Amino acid sequence: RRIRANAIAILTVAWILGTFYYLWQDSKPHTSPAAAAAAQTRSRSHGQKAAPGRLEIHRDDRTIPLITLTFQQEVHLLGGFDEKAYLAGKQLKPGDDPYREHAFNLQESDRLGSERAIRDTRHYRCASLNYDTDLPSTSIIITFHNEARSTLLRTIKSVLMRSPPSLIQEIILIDDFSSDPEDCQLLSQIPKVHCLRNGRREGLIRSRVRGANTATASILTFLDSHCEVNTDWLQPMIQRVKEDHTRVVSPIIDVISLDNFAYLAASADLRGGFDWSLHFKWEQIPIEQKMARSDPTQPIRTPVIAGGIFVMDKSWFNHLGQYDTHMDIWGGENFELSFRVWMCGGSLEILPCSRVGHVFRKRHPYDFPEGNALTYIKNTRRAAEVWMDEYKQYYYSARPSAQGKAFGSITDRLTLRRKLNCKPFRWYMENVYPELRVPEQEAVSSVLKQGGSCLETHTYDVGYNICAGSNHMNSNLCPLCASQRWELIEPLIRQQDLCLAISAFTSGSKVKMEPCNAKEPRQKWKPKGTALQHMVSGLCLDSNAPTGPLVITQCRPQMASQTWEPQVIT
Ligand code: LR7
Ligand code: MN
Repeated sequence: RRIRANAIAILTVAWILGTFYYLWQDSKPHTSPAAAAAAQTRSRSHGQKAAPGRLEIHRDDRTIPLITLTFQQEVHLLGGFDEKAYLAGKQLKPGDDPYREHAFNLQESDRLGSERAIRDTRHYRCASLNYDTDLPSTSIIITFHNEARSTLLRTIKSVLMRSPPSLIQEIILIDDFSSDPEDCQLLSQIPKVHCLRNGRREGLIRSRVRGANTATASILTFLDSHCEVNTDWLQPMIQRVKEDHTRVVSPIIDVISLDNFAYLAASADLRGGFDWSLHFKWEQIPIEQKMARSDPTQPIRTPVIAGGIFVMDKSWFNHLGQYDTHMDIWGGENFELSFRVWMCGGSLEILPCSRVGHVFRKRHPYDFPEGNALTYIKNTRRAAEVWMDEYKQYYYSARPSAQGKAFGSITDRLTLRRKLNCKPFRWYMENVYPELRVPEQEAVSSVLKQGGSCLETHTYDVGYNICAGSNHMNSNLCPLCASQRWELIEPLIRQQDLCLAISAFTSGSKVKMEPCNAKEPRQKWKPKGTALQHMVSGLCLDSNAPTGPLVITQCRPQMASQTWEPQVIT
């Protein structure tokens, strides 16, 4: 009995110690979620993308068993490639700032080695999902400019170790004119790895197109050059694309700490969004969608993708016009691709059962030959001009410095849009991203002048009258002023809650006031020279001078009775 009691006591102590050790291990490498969230909210106008916030620290440990490849396995995986020599070929010199060259802690990355166990960050239900046994293979495309050898090699090795070999047709590296050509060349000794080197700096967009053009598999998989793919990352994405080739899919992008290289789980409730300055951000899934999600393994529809890590059918990529190759270096291509995919008949989704880690940085470690800001403006202007229709005005208000900046010719992309018969941006706003609010236009009061007369209301009737004088708009002094005061908020011509509307769509129809409704076709107007044109009928507001009631008639430019010049009231 005593022996049994001792055994139980020993077991209990061991269990307690084990639990403490586990908790200590678990919390050791993590930076605080608050710090990550703070990093996300830090403003970046055209800087690096922020890491997704709200990190979940998983306590249910399902760490991948430590990888200890046997010598044979190592040879099988890497062929004649001499990993040690490759990494030793470039090392941080003692005393050097480990962040200087790559904007992450190179010393930590080098110390980690080329392979390590990382936590399986998926929802536990993902592990029991099944995928087709005959999934098509994919070409992995990785473009890089002066990537650190240790991060680049870890990206490649994680792909080779954590993907079913039959799914990896090849890994295509595009060396975007890095200083040392050997960074890439030496890696092509690894089986399946090919290296293409640009003869000059092209930027990630043209580099990816070059990679895609040499790919031999029917499915393309793009990765950044500082990733680590997680357990079964590839099957869910290839499965979704195999089922419907118009889907473009991304994993949840986990965070690899730029300081200590800890692998941190990102929240599974985020999708890609943006503001009107075309600044990418992670945002919560809308609450109704979140409530409707009974199955955490289901795909998440996303208005835009982060851009670097996604899987796409190769024919679909080509059919949709690949990328806009007049975009330079970095930035904006993810919006262009996302708008194009949605508006031209495809869809974008994030697959929670696929996880890929990425080193998020706070600055670009490389130079932009034309400057960071100008490049971002050029690329996003191209996206806005080609895809955003009348909504591009909000882009320009949010980014006034973009006005007048060069962005090259977009004729080819406009032709592509017409050829593909893509839907208008309004459709995208209404169906894909209704949560993106159109900015409230500043209400500016104006009078609408015709010679010495002004457009005026008498409750629900509209006429015109001697202008009451625009300088003293105090209703006591000037009872008529309020009735001559208009707010022009396209497409509405508004006075408090009432809006100018036509009574019928035919020439000669009277104009009246009615409760505002921006969706009501009878209330939609737009300026046409000095005239005000009703958008649907195409007829113009006419005073019918000198006596008649206000009507709409055939637009005749310069006609005095159709001239309504807005004059802002201060
Ligand atoms: O001139 C260049 N040539 C290149 O080949 C500049 C960069 N690159 C390479 C670079 O080495 C890296 O592999 O392009 C890749 C992306 O550049 P990063 O890692 O410096 O930028 P990033 O991680 O902030 O990039 C995100 O936004 C970009 C916008 O153009 C691209 O879409 C990146 O692919 C994208 N990365 C991701 O989506 C990973 C998740 C980050 C987020 C959010
Ligand atoms: Mn990156």
